[in-house]
Amino acid sequence: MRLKLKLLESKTLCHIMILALFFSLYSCINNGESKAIENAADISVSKEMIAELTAPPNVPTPVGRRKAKKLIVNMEILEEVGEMTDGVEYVYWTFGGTVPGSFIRTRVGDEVEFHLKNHPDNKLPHNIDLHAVTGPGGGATSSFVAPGKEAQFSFKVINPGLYVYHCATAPVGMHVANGMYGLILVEPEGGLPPVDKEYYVMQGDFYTKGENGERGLQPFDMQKAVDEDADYVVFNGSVGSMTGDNAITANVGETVRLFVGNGGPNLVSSFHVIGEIFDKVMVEGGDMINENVQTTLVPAGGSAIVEFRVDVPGTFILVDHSIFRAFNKGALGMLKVQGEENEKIYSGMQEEGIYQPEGGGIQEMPIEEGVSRGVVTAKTLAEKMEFGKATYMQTCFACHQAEGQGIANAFPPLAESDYLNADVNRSIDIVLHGKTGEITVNGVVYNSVMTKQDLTDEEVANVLTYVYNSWGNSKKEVTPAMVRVRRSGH
Ligand code: HEC
Ligand SMILES: [Cu+2]
Repeated sequence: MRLKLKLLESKTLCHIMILALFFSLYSCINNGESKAIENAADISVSKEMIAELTAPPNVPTPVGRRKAKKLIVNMEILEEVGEMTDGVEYVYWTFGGTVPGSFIRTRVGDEVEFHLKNHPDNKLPHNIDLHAVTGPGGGATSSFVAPGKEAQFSFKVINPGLYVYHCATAPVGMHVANGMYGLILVEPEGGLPPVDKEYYVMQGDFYTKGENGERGLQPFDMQKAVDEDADYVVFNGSVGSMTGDNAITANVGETVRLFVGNGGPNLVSSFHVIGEIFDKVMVEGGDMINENVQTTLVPAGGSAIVEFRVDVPGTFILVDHSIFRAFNKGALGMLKVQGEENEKIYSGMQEEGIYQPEGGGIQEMPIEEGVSRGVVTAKTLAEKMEFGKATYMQTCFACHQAEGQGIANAFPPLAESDYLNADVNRSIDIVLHGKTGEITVNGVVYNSVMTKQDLTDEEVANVLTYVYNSWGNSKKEVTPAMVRVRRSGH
């Protein structure tokens, strides 16, 4: 009995010892993991350095063996007209003047001091949410900046990887849809392994009032964006940004690394290079490496790093393999490789131009006429308020804000506005035709620009009825007939 007990005791002791060993081992591993993050936060920075920023398809110089530094990023937001495709213009909102925005290259341990400037000629406030930031809103809460102003905030880069940044000012979808996104790379200690060529490619989907290819300056279409019905799906901001003379290049035998991002706002990219196999993919821009991949998914608001050695000459086509997007909506780029043929790998007739964008000429089967769309109009005041609020949130909200409070020095308030309440017809005119020049609202002078709003009579009536019946205003009701009179009077 005693002996047995002793045996049991020693067995238990043994178990306890094994368990203890296991736990200490486990906690050792665990400590190691959390230490990596802690260590990154603890890496001290010595010198200061201005970040090199580049426009797509270029990327800044690799970090190599450089030590962690205080990295100053100077980025300016520009709202500017650009070419979507031949004959089609679009007002892009950009980080640094390009879509996608300037590429930022950092290393783990860097302390980034971010200066975000909103050009005085811009019409809207903006901010920035960087997915590489550990902190509220990814920086968005600290970087809200009105036209003509500069916001500054700092963050420590802790996790290596390729991260998306984007504007997060309401209406967020609209800011992203207009091109407000880009990539920030965080290299590990010692840098990524060197390669011969590196490029920056970022997909985005665009929504215009006109159909694909319809000429002229095309405004953003909110409804199509909500419906995820893209007119253009492109790499680097426009159709043809990476084709023909704009193609990226490499020589036979070189290793190419593509930093691939997807700004969305809606669509997920099935990224593929026709005629190549990715030797390596850093899946979703993180640490996991997959090998020998044909097509990699790049989520909206996500990324991937792909690498491949080019072995034979030719033109290799970058596509979103959701293939109508490539051939009919623009998601098509080119990598031109020069050098010696290698018949062991590929031989055969080479011909340029088999893959050509087909454009947006939709081939449609004839359908029977006679089915018309029903337009729902608001009848009661409650309905007008509901429809008007929807228009307000889509159209006016960005400047005049959720409670009609406006933004100091930039956008006048609509809440308890003496200017608004004094004259209904004048308010209708402002919404129909826009407004510039000096005005005084509740004793404060504003001298800014309100753009003409592209709304129907019904929409103008409802949105103004909503404004007049909210936030302590004078409760006037505006009818479509009143709007019609003002529209024809001009
Ligand atoms: C792009 C920003 C912007 C948008 C969008 C916008 N506004 Fe304005 N709004 C302004 C600015 C700026 C002014 C002052 C213009 C000036 O200084 O001459 C203004 C002035 C006004 C005024 C007169 C001043 C006041 O405060 O009473 C009214 C009324 C008004 N806006 C209504 C609207 C309504 C309704 C919408 C949506 C249908 C709208 N605005 C959309 C920027 C905007
Ligand atoms: Cu913005």
